[in-house]
Amino acid sequence: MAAKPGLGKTASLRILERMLVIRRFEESLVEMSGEKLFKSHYHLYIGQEATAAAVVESLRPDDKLTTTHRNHGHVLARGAEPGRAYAEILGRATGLNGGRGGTLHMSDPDRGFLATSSVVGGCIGLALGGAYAQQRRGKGGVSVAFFGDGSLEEGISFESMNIAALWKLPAVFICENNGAGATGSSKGGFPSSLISAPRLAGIAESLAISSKQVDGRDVDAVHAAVSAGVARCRSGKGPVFVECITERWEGSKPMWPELSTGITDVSMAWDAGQVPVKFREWHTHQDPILLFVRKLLRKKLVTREAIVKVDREVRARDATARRFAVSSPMPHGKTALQRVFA
Ligand SMILES: Cc1ncc(C[n+]2csc(CCOP(=O)(O)OP(=O)(O)O)c2C)c(N)n1
Ligand SMILES: [Mg+2]
Repeated sequence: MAAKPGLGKTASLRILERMLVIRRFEESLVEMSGEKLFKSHYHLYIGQEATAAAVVESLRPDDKLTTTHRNHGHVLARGAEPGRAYAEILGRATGLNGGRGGTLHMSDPDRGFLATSSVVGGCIGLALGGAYAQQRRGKGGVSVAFFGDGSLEEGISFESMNIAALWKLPAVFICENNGAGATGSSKGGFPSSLISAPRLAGIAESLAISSKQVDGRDVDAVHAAVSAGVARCRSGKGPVFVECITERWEGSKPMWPELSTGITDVSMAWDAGQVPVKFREWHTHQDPILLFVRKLLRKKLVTREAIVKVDREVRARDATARRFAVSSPMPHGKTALQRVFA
C-alpha cells in the first residue's frame, strides 16, 4: 500500500476529540454499571481508541461498516449520538436500536452500520455482503469490518477473505489484535485467541490480500495504512487487511471490565507527576490518547490549554448524554413484538 501524507492540525484535533468522546463514554459506563443501571456483560474500547478514530477519518458517508461485541468505540467514532448509545445500553426506547440491541449489538444504521454481531467472526461475513453490494453499486464505496484477533479462529473469516480476494471486493478488514498481555479464560480472565500464525496479517497475505501490520496506539500509523488501503479498494484493486496491534488494557483483562487505571487526566500527557506509579507503563507507553496528545504538543499543533478545553467540552457533553439516557423511558410493553423476525 502506498504511503499517505500525514494528518494536519484540523484532522488531528477532530481525531483527538473522537478519542476523548470514546474514553469519557467508557469511563462513565463503568460507573453506570456500578450503579446497576444495566445488567448485561459489556466490553470497553479503552486502549484502542486510536484505531476507530483514525479508521473513520478515511471513510466517506456512503461507506458501510460492521462491528463486534467491542463496538462502542466504532459506533461513537462514526458520530453516533452518545446519549442514544447510552440509552441503547440501558435498554431505553430512545436507544440507537430502540433498546433492543443493548451493548453487545449496538449499531447505528444512519451512519452506515449494516450490523453488529457478537458472534465472533460474524461481522466479517456481514461486511463481505456489504462489499459485494458496494461493488455492484459501482460508486467507489467500501465496506469495513472491525473485528478482534479472536475472529481469525473462526472459519467464516477465511471463507470471507478468500471470496473478497477472488472477486476483488472493496472490503477493508480491520483486525484489532489486543491479544498481547491478555490473561485468557484459563487463568480466569477474558478469553484471548490461540492462533498458530506468527503474524495475523500473514494470514490475509496468504490469500493474496494486500496487508499491513501497524501499531494500533499510533493514530498516524493507523491512518496512513487505512487511508492507503481504502484508496486501493475504491480503485477496484480488491480487499485490504490492516492488523492494528495494541497491548490489552488492564481493565479489559478480567471477565468483567474494571476502571483499573482510573479516570484519565489529560494533564498526565505533560505532567509526569500526575501519573500514578502503579500504572506508569500504561500512562507513559500505552494510552493512545496521552501518546497522541504528547505528539501534537511536540509538533506544536496544539497548546495544553486547547487540549484541556476540548476535554472539558467533551465531558460536559458526556454528562448531558448520561442524563438523557437515564431519564429516557423503557420501551412500552405494546412494542415487545416489534422488530421480531419470527
Ligand atoms: C462464535 C463465538 N464463540 C465464542 C464466543 C464467546 N466470546 C465472546 S468474546 C470472545 C473473545 C473474542 O476475542 P477477540 O475477537 O480477540 O475480541 P476482544 O474481546 O479481544 O476484543 C469470545 C470467545 C462468541 N461470542 N462467539
Ligand atoms: Mg482480542
